[in-house]
Amino acid sequence: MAFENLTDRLSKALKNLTGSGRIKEEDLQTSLREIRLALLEADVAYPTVKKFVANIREKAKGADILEGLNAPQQVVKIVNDELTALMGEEAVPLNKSEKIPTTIMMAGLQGAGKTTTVAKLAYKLKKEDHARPLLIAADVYRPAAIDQLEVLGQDLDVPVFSQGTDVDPRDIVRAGLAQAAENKNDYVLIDTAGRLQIDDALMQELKDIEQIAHPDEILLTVDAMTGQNATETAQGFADALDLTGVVLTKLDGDTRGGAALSIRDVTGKPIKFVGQGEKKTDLDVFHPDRMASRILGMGDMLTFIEKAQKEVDEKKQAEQLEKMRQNTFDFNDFIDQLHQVQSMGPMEDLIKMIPGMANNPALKNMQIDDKQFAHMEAIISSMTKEERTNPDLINPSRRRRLAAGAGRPVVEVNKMMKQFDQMKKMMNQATKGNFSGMESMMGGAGMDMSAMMGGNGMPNSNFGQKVQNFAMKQAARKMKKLQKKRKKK
Ligand SMILES: Nc1nc2c(ncn2[C@@H]2O[C@H](COP(=O)(O)OP(=O)(O)OP(=O)(O)O)[C@@H](O)[C@H]2O)c(=O)[nH]1
Ligand SMILES: [Mg+2]
Repeated sequence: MAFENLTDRLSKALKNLTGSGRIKEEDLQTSLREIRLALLEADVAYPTVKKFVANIREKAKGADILEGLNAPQQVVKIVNDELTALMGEEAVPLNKSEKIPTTIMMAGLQGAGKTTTVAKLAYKLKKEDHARPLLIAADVYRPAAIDQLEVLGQDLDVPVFSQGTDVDPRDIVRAGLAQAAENKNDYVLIDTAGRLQIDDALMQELKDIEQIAHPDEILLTVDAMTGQNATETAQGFADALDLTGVVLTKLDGDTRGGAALSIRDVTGKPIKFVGQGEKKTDLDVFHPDRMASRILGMGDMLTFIEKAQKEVDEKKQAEQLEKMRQNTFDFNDFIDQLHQVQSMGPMEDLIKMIPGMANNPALKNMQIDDKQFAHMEAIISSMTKEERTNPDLINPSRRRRLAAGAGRPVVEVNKMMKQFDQMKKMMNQATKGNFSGMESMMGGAGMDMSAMMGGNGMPNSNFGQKVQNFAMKQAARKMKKLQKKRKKK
């Protein structure tokens, strides 16, 4: 079974970690050493291993242990995230040309699975896109190669262009493309020759075919079972050709995992598909996250971790709501709130609830001006404990003291006090169900959010305010609906 040993070793390495508090330094060291050995034994490229382990060390050290997760679970999550990142985060689809045909060229060592993958791809394109592909047989060095492709084409009912073994592959590609243009094929898949070793003549031939065909996609086919060699040869192909992606074949076999883990890192090219068998249906889109949890072999634990995190989030929200309800909003909460707005945590979540907003690029630019934030924090840290919990105490003379303490003008203290009052009022109204007040406050002169926003990269600072107003209004409406529903029950 693929990855068996690696999965085994990784889970053993993670079992070193015990306890419920922070991760112990010496335990972490032991685990990291085990992880490092496990990866090297699985033939993951050395530089990749080094980087990977360093990343985990960094993240595990910096991680605050999430409530509801123990230290080992936390590290499992970190390892899982890093594995996913290593393999590319997200699935990358095939390139598609704006005008037909989309040309796909294969490259790779002998026996890597090029010809088989051409057939699998043609099948996939035909089935999913109702495509009309043409396959070009440009491997003239192995007589059986052309037959192999022709048999596969017949089985799929897909035409194969071939000119025997006496014609130069470059000419075959030219003629094949002309035929595709004539027949208006929407895809052209070029099968090329493989070699046991990378040699200059073969590379030159591939480079020439690249020049002739201008492929939209050059897929390097890599046999997942070849381990350490796979990354070396991949590097060779990547240097010669403008690769656009990788197909990792024979993942159904007894692969140790090395190529799956290092190929993206070494070539910088995404793994687009994985071959998991010899049949035409055995080609799958590559999903880094799914592959990571398959390699880690801890699907159940990962599900548990996700659930625990969600519960922690919900618990925090409930606590905040309770505070609002009890009307004990003070300067400690205010600074908490500022921190949250600054990190765009809950506020971002609010905005994301609005259809169409989740991926709005403007969200990325919404940040509070760090300087203003620091000033507010300075003023609040000049307050006594009593003043923080009982802001009514803060009279004009105390305000002057706070201003002096923070080294800010008194008007700024006054402004902050006003903002605090407004936020408190808003919280109260929200808990009493008076959302119209909240809406108009957000829409009106009320909270001076845009002043707190920096201008970084934003079209104009009003835009931030508009987005936020919209978000708050939508959130208010949602809460109102929820309350109505609850009353009915
Ligand atoms: N188990 C398994 N076998 C595969 C897979 N992909 C290809 N093969 C097998 O690997 C062998 C070589 O595949 P080909 O497609 O002929 O490889 P190639 O890269 O075209 O080889 P050359 O043309 O000689 O360079 C064949 O027996 C295929 O059936 C896969 O994903 N899983
Ligand atoms: Mg072949």
